[in-house]
Amino acid sequence: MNAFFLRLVSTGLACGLFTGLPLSAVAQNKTVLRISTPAVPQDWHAKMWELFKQSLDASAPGEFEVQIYLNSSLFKQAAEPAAMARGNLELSTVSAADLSRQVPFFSVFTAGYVLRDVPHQQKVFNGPIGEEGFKQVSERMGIKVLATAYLGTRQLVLREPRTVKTPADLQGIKLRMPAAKEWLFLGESLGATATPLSFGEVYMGLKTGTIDAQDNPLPTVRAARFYEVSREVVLTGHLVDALFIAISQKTWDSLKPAQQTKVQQAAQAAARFNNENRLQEESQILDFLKQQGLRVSTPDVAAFRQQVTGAYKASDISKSWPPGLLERIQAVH
Ligand code: KDO
Repeated sequence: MNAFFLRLVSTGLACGLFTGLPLSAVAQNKTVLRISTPAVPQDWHAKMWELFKQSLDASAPGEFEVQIYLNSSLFKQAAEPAAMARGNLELSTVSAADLSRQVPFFSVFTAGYVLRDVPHQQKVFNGPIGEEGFKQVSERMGIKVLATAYLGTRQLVLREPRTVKTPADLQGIKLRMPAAKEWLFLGESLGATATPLSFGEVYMGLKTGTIDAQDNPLPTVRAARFYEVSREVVLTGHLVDALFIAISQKTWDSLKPAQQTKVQQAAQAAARFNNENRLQEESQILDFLKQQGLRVSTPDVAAFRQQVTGAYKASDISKSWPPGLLERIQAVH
């Protein structure tokens, strides 16, 4: 096959030539929306993108081509916001840590024991506080937040059995955290030695012992099969974690208003699907983990909360928080 023929095939033009269909039916001018995420296929925040795709296919037939890249196969974890800002990537999910570098407003959400539970999280991000923060993200980062998904409540999971009641019991434990200063500080504040590693390397890290522990919501522990290389779950519940579904501002601005509405609705439907399924899984997952041979223990959560809260208060991190924001968050009920 020569290069010219290949080009014809790849543009879809060839189909029209060979099938006799009018060109307009095959060489459609679809807007390509590429999604990059570190999520593994079994995780709800990977599956939610399928729902996003289905919603858009239904609400805007023929207008979008949604391409989903899982396992960080398109962009590395945490590289997505910069890629979206440059217009090299259309959509992704971003963490509060990803946002807080350019928008210190979000730094407060990287801290342990700030958000109390899921209703609190959703009220905060779907109310005036979220609106204010997302506006700053649009203005400063070249990305637009479309919806807030609940990633889950982060718990500690260790590769060996260990009795952990207070932060002192984590002394010397190499606790893997995502590679960003906000995450590492959270790990240190829990009393462990925080070790940066990307999500894709966690399984092998636990298996080989280069790390002793990691923290993630338990549905992720199941989806990424971390339970196969872990023995102890410690229910610290230190972070009610969010993932923000975000789109490149360049992409957003290129869409017609009706398309923007449909993309936003699809993102919100995806977040709802994720949230419902994740909450349901969280409520049942301990039995599964116990069946897999893991020990599940409840530590002195008050002791963890006290130590973590104190560590943030004394840190430079909390100095970057807008005055009064923590109190405003705490006052949301
Ligand atoms: C992780 O690396 O531990 C983390 O849970 C951090 C989140 O912000 C998010 O990137 C998540 O991984 C991935 O989506 C994989 O589940």
